[in-house]
Amino acid sequence: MIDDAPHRRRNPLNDSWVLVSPHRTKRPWQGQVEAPEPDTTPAYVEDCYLCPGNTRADGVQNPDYDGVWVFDNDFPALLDAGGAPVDDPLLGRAPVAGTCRVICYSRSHNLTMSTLPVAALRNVVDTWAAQHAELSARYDWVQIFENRGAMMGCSNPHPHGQIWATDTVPTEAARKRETQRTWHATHGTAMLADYATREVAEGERVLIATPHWLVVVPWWAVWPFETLIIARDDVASIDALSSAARDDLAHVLSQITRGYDALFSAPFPYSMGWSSAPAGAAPGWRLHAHVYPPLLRSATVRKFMVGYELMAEAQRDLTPEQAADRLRAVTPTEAPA
Ligand code: H2U
Repeated sequence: MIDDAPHRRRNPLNDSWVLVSPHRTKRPWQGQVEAPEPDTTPAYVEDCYLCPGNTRADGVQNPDYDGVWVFDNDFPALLDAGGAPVDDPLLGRAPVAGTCRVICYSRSHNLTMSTLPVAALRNVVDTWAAQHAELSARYDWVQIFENRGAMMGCSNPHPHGQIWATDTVPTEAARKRETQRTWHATHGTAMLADYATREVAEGERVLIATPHWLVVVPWWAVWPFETLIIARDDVASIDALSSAARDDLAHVLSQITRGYDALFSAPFPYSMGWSSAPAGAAPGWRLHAHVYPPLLRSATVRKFMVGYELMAEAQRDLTPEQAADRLRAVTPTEAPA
């Protein structure tokens, strides 16, 4: 048991620290409980740019797709652009080339990861894997992610995610490549494999443990209900997952997202994304995904990263152990109805 004194916890994966202030949660829980709003969203929306058959902003018509559908982002943040680096200690600049895609999980506008059938989630997993296999042959880093909810900047409730692939390894990924490489050189093991073993032994931050996956509120969580999904098999990239691990993952994704939605009886916003090995990462890299949800006390009361956090260091009151307790209480163990 951690005592109630303020302390800092280290994130060994990106070599950062978070300030934890557990004494501030001594006061009784007074979270607002809002009545769940009835979901009246239709399965097809005429002016949705992701629904089958509709026309996108640039005038292209979507196919009448079924299942998962991927297209090149019409407003990509990256282009296959060239250019020369500018090696300047103050005004440095580097060229970057890349590809951006959008992945629609389903033709139905009103479904989400938490309401999609597990078989449909398995198709999403297979698409992530295929996209990663294709793009990692051309790019050094393939970022698969999903922003859910307007609070997280998602522009459209139609169930979808994105992929940004770059010919360079971005900041956070480069840090994680370095820490995992160093851990492996020092211990001869994968850092996240050792971390998973430790979390299973301690138990108090574990949400879901299956043969292939471990879901925890990590020791170093910054967001109140942040979770980390760790592959328990020795795999570095999503495209290397076995069929059994993919089936298992589809269940796990359904469980986590249904648990999140149950926490405040409302669709839970989040930003989630996969960290497969970048170019030059092996050995020591272990496939994992982060889920960063902003909500703190209710469907409308969110955490802001401001003040001390912007100027100095991330901070939280609710401990990861308390967050794990709350999430465990609402995370379903059974398959969706
Ligand atoms: P978000 O909801 O996470 O913002 O993702 C939607 C993406 O869809 C966004 O990156 C793209 C935006 O550029 N988009 C198109 O490619 N075509 C459109 O017609 C509208 C939006």
